[in-house]
Amino acid sequence: MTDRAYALFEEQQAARGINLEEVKARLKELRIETPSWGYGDSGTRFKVFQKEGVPRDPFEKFEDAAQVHKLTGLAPSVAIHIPWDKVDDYGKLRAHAENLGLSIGAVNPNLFQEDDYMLGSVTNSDAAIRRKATDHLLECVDIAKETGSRDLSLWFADGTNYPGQGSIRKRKGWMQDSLTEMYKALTPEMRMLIEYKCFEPAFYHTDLADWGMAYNMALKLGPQAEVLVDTGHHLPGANIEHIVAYLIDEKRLGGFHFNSRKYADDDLIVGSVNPYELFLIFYQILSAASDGDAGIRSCVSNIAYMIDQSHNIEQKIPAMLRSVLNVQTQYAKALLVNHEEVEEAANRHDVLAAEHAVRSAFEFDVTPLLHVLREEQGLPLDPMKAYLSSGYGNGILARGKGGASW
Ligand code: PSV
Ligand code: MN
Ligand code: MN
Repeated sequence: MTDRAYALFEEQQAARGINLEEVKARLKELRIETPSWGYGDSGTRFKVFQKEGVPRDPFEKFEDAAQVHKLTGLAPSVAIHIPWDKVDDYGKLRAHAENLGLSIGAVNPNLFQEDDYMLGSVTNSDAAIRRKATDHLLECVDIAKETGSRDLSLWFADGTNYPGQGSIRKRKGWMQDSLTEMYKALTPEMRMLIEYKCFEPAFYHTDLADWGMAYNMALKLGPQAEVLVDTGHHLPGANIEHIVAYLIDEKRLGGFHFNSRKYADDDLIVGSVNPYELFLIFYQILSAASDGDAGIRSCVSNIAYMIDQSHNIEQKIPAMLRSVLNVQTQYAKALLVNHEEVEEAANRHDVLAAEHAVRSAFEFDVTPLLHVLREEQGLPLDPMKAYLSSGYGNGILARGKGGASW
């Protein structure tokens, strides 16, 4: 069945000018980083639910993450969050990851869970608190040296709830001072990925509220600072694809935190609510991938695709499997866009034909393609089914309840 369905699909795509050997080669290069915190207990601001079988420490988080990679071939690195993943010996954690066929990915400092930071961390009007926050950023650079991580993902909860609560302009300067100090501590290979978020936990103003503020900060810091787009961090109706295309064109798109949102920063499984948006993001990325400008091509090839989700009501490992598989599906569909066809229609000012050329790629069922891809990679055709029948989920129940949580 796989063979027949694939042969038909291949013929259909060849007729549209799409070479599936090239598509498969690109799919084999796709890497999606999963977050350590996505394997631990999490919840809403109303309740953290404790699940049975949740990892009790960072080492067990990597063991669970290894399942996702083993079954999909897609997720060879895991982002860590400090201090959630604080250990005495990062060399030991790194060796553990490597034994599991993984590497430690982005290091995420945490400047939002201490009482000291209630009114701001790097933007606090108290110089001692700013010092403490900056020292934590520097500590994370040191950790990244030990873990061999290239990226430091930076999100600040800093902001105010009321007019007059703080000086927006002074806070902007303090943020820049702190990040400049951090920037100077980077090794030449490292990158600072600056994340923005329109609101929450602050509701009046957020110090880095949108991509423009993050981009401006990156420009002031230097070429090793880039912007991180978390798909859940925009106001309703925002055109994320436009932001993506703009930042690539400025060679400052460093990475993504993928998740789905319906209302705010919902942190739901990526591709579960609006798969077309995810497809259109990849369409923008792929249309820049063969740009004549080597700087743009290099920006595209260095984009870090990371998941940032909290699985509150669903089982953690299957939720992560679903997430990376959803990303792979939309990426596969975006690889079916015939860019020449789109451009030709756009140049003729045929708006409907151009839109059709983009959308029709989304409408294909890529199952036969993904099955053949997995067959070639020696992976299970249906990674979710393989996980559910593997017994791993039952085995970890022995860990009991009350594992790691954020
Ligand atoms: C904040 O909402 C965020 O998206 C940041 O990336 C954090 O580090 C992450 O979620 C985990 O809470
Ligand atoms: Mn995020
Ligand atoms: Mn978020």
